[in-house]
Amino acid sequence: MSWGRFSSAALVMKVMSLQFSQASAQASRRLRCVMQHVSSSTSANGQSDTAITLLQPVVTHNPKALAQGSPFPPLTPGVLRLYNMRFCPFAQRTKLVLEHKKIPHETVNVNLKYKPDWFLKLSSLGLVPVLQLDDLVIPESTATCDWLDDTFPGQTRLTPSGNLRRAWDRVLLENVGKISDAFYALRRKEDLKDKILDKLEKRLLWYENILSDRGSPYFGGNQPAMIDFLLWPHFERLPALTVLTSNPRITPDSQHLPWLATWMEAMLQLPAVKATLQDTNAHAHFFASFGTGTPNYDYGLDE
Ligand SMILES: N[C@@H](CCC(=O)N[C@@H](CS)C(=O)NCC(=O)O)C(=O)O
Repeated sequence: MSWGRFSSAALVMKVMSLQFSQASAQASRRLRCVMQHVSSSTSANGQSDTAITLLQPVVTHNPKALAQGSPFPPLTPGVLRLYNMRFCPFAQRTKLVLEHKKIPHETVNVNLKYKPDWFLKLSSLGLVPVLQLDDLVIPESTATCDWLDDTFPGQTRLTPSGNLRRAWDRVLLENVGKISDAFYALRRKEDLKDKILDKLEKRLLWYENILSDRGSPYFGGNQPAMIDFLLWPHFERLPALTVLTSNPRITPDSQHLPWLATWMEAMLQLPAVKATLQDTNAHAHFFASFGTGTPNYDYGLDE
């Protein structure tokens, strides 16, 4: 199956970057290997485009988190792999884009407390998410999401074309970390609970006002866009924070934060969100286990 197109300029960049490592025979073997997955197609208007061909995964990996000492799950050439942690909001962003764009991929879950050596070699940052396709490796949630959108544009680009909208989406993205900061701050500074929750409420109101100014069901407009998928994982966890803090004002509802409440309802209907969702109970359990220093990465999986 052929996924999207990338421009000839992008192809040249890709080939150039590969050529840097062509010094050795091993590197040129690798180049041939990647080129096998770059094929040509002709679009309906007669222009020739080039597309990456991704193969459908044939192996379903055990969903349990692989820890230090686990053997490296062999790669299949042409199959895109996501290194993931089931409760990581950043990896969920990448998974959301993969699911929304129906990009074939396989998932390998990693134990982030006891990381396998092969994961540390692959990911110099030691963080998930990481995408791997043959010898291409891309870390960082926003970088992986951008790469997926650029490389596999499919029917719809998720990244807005307007400069101003892109700039403001960046503002929304840069500030969402403050929402999840509250989760960790509450764990460390129980005595400051009221202050932390107050700050969180103000931050949520800020998102509410921006969504209401935009006047659309999604931050991206009438359809979900990249910004919706980048923000969503942080909002999905709010009901769990409500459970953990017994503070109902954190979860948007129609009385307060009605725009956010409607957005969250709409997001919950999206197949990509359904495919990546962990329920409130699971999030609350994971947070509690994280707080004790023994994160239960496999919570909810069969024994
Ligand atoms: N800036 C990174 C953050 C990713 C991140 O913090 N991932 C966490 C899991 S949610 C992780 O891998 N932690 C492992 C560690 O800190 O050693 C991104 O956006 O991808």
